[in-house]
Amino acid sequence: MKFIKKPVAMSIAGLDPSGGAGLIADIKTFLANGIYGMGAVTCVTAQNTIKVSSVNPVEPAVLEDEIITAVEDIKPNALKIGMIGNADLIKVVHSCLSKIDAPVILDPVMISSSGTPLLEKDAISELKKLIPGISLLTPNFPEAKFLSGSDLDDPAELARIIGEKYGTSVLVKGGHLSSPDDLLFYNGSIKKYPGLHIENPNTHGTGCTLSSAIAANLAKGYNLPDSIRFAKEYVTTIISAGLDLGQGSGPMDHGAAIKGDFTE
Ligand code: PXL
Repeated sequence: MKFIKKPVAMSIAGLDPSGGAGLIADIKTFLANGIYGMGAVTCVTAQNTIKVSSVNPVEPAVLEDEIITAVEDIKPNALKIGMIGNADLIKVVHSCLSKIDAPVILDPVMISSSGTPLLEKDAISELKKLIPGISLLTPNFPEAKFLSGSDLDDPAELARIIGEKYGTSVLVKGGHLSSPDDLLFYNGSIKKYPGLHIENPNTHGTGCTLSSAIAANLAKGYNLPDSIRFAKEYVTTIISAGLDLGQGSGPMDHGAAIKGDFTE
């Protein structure tokens, strides 16, 4: 037997049992991007492609035990943080960061694609305390406007304002009214990733998947701009695969690029 090591990424995120978003999407993404995936659940949601019917946060001590026990044994090379849910859970995640020596990507999830709040209102100030010290923040346009506190509609300006305010790199995701492009603020300058329009309304979990694909690429050792470029190519590929499940905005085919002895 020849023993091997692999890059490892961990996701700390909410559970979407319909499998399109959150922790399940993240783990599929890690697998499809060639790395070993670990995951700690923050909230158990009940949802499908049309609605979120409940959100149940885990006990803070449970989340702490999940994270610490996993990472004291297997060290992640990158960490993705998605939906956290409430202030007490954010405090736990914050305190666990000192035990993890890896780049951290924070997707500041606030509202589900179907419009349900996924972060309690009083948790925003705690979330803001988490941002300095992370490697990359990936807000969508409404989240970027909110976190910047700005009235501007230019996503590049929002990325710069947030990046300078918190001392971190920021990717403002397009696809909202403002711009189809993704705008990265990195090392003091702006880089544009052109948006592609793909004729597929099934995009549930796109944000979760993009941030976990970026984490996978960072775990493999790519720099941040390349990690984002490859992650966008991955998301484009799995949207273009045309999976059509559920009655609402359905999930993507995370495994579309995996071909092997067991996929037929
Ligand atoms: O896409 C945001 C998001 C993140 N995490 C979980 C979700 C969703 C959207 O529905 O369910 C668990």
